[in-house]
Amino acid sequence: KLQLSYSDRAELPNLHPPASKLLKIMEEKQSNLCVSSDVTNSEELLQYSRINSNLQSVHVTTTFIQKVQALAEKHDFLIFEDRKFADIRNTVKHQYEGGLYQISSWSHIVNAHAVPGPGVLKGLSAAGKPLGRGCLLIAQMSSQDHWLLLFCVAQVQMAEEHSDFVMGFICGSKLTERPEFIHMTPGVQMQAGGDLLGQQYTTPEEVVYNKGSDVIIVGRGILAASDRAEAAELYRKSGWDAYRKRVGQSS
Ligand code: UP6
Repeated sequence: KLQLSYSDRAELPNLHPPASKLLKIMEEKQSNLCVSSDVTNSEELLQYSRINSNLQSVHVTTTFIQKVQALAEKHDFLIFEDRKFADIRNTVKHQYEGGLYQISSWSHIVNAHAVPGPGVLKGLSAAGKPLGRGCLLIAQMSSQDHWLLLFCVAQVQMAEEHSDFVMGFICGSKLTERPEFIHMTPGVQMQAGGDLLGQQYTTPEEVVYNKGSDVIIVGRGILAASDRAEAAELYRKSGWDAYRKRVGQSS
């Protein structure tokens, strides 16, 4: 069965602003790479943000975010704060829009665990939807022995019931045929395997072509390389080739 392209999906009605923007820039930049900017030094992150990608996943530690926003404008990427919200409705709303980081004011995309039930999405949506933000539900994890597979089906249902704010999933493989949902997969390196702390890695080809996911999230595969730009390009190409093969565009 032939799959819809990213650009076809970008034109679907009622897509969230960040979902359609993401699908468009993926096609424009020929990249389905999300660089996971797991650095603790803000200067390093600003340098790193110049690497070509669609998405930067950041664990924010300081108020340098305005500089990141300026870079996101300049280089046309979206910011994904990998905050993994997991609390009651009232608390996640405060965590998202208030406090020190005011995440909803600068992050296009956030993510949430389904463990607290639909309230977590309702709380986040109250703050994020009026600002045109989107949320990914964490349906599967790349860590060894994670528990989420036990209630994956329920999570897809929860996402579908809140599809006015949930734009997709963090997952290992495609979970629903509904083309408006974007599937994003962490735990990606050129060589399958793992780190010594329970992280498990799969290759871009396996993730995008065999498992049907849309976006590869890569941290140390790029961060630990001696030439990060060169490594990012390798991942971009590998992820993009797998996508072209999946949608039947490869020559
Ligand atoms: N991440 C995972 N697995 C998940 C969800 N999120 O690894 O199931 C995040 C990590 C890290 C990045 O918090 O920021 O994706 C992966 O980094 P790595 O490529 O260096 O392992």
